Parts: sequence; C-alpha cells; structure tokens
Amino acid sequence: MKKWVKNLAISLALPGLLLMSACGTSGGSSSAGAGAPASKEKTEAASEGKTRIIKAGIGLNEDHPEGQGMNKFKELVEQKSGGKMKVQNFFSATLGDDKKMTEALQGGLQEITVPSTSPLVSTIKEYGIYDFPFMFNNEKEADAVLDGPLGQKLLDKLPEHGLVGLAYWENGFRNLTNSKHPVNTPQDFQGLKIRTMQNSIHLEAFKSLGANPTPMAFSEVFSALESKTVDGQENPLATIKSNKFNEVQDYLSITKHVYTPFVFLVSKKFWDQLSPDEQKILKESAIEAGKYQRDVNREANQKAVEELKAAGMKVNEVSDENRKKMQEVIKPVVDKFAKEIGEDLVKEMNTEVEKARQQK
Ligand code: TK8
Repeated sequence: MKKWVKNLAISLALPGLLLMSACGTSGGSSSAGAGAPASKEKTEAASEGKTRIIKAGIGLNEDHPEGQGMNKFKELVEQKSGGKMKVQNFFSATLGDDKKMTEALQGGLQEITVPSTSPLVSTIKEYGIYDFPFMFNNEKEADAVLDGPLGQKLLDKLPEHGLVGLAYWENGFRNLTNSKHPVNTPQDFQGLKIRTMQNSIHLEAFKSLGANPTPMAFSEVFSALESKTVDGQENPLATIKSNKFNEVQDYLSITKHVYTPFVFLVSKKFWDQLSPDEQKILKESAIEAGKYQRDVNREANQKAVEELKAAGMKVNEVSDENRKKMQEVIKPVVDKFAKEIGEDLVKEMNTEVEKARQQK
C-alpha cells in the first residue's frame, strides 16, 4: 500500500515539476549550485546542474527477463550519465497496464514503458504485421526483421503519436495454456474461452479457430483464470512461469503460434526536452539492455518447459504439421488484415522474413 501511495504521489507531482521547470528536470536538491538562472525558461544549465528523474514502468514483474532488462537499463543510464539521469523502475503494472502506460507517455505523465507491440495496433495499425500468426519460425528471423529497415520504419511511425521508439526487446513466441485439455489440432480450440491481448488480429484469429476469445489487460489474467472466467490464455513460457499461471492452469500446449516483440518507448514530450547527449545515453542503453534482455529471455524460455512440467503442468508439443493446419484455418483473417494494414508493407515483411531465412 505504501508503495502504491508513493507511486501515486510521483504521478501527481511529476507533471507539476515538469511545468514549473519546463525542462523535465526534477530533484532540484542538487541544483544548489550558485548562479543557476532563476528563470522558468528552458536553459542549457538544466541538463548540467540537475538530476533527471526518469519513471519507467512495465507490466511484468522484476524477476521476469523484461524486469531484469529494465534493471540493466537503469544501471547503464546511471553509469553513462555519471548519476545525472536516474531511472525509477516500476514493475507488475503498478503504474497501469500496457495501454494505460503508453497513454501516460503520450500525455507526458510518465517517461518510459516497454509494452508488447500488440495493444499499439488500435493506434498504429501497421504494428499489426507483428501479430500475424506463424510469421517467424525462430528468434533469429525476428531479430533480423525487427533490427532491420522494416523494424525501423515502424519505429518511425511513433513520433506523430507522441512516442519515441528506441529499440525492440523480446516478449517471444506465445504458447497456449488452459484448464480443460491438451490442444494439438485446430479442432481442439473449439469452445475454449481464451483471454487474448487487446488486439483485433489476435481476437479474430482465435475466433476463426472456433475458440471464444476475450480481450483483457494482462494484469487481470491471473484472477480471470483462477475464477474460471476464462479457460485459458497464451503467453511466452517465461511469462507463464514468472506469473505462476501453472497454479491455475493444468495444460500447456507448445503452439508457438505468434511472436510478440516488446517496443522500448519514451514519451516524446520528455524526449524533446533532452539534450542530444542525454538522448544518446537513453538510446544506447535501451539497445544494450535489449541485447541482454533477449539473451536472458531465451535462456528463461528454454528452462521454463522443464520447470513447468516439474510444477505439475501437462505439456504437449504441437507438431509442425498441426501448426500448418492452424495456419491454414487462420489464413483468411491474415488476408483480411493484410488489406487493412497495406499490402505493400505486408509484402515487405514477407520479403524481409524470406531474406532472414536464406541467411541461415
Ligand atoms: C505485459 C504484457 C504481456 C503480454 C500480454 O505488460 O498481455 O499477454 O504478453 O507480457 O505485455
């Protein structure tokens, strides 16, 4: 409760501080330096004498690879800035879910969040190309596309929506858990009540498989599973493990039906107040911490299967043949959204994936 009150206090105090200083600095205690201009205007001195407080929030907990990545980011920023930029990390959706935090960035009330790209689709439809099921076969292909020209093209769409994208991190390949039965074939989805992310492509893809999907913020998933409001959910293994979904789900089916990236977002209102040096520190740190986060995530995903089995989950591996069948059922949904998103962009995506595939 105490922490919650503190978070709220920061949320309320920060905009005020931003307005007063008009330069995004706070923690004026270190500005005791004599001769600092008393004016309210933007001054270069702002980035010299004072400490920047950067509030960063994510939906997952501190032990999750994303949480570990955020701690790495904090360490890098504080080290590179000689302590002049301070990152305050908030985990487990204490500042809100992916959608809410992204809106807080747009409003200048929070500086950083690293959400799944999927909830962004209602704002920027092009991000939907990442939600096409069975697009990537492995992480190497995902890295090549996300870190290449297409990934950059999508980051470039963020500023007009009040956001700056610095890098892609990894949420990862998603797998289905449920409380009813193992899922192997497209028919096995029939009638299952499945929580999906707030994303129309996911919603329609699960509908086409005969499931009964319900979009919901991630922070509500555990209790929805526990109360049996839904039968199942889908997420990467590291997330299933770190959120203890095994306590409320018996079956884990390795479907790897879609890859979800995380995107490292900064509030544009905040970004525009930073000096080029400060921007560079944030960008380099987001990329460097992202490399670390991907490594930790891949290791965690690999270990999680055995850990979840040991915790009592019944795990089944879905064959490539059955994954193909699922892909065929979903195809009309993909075709429909390809038209909405823009055939050219989708073509570009397919070409990039093909290129990455050849490079093996
Ligand atoms: C965490 C979410 C989560 C995502 C979801 O904030 O909603 O299922 O996979 O990891 O981004």
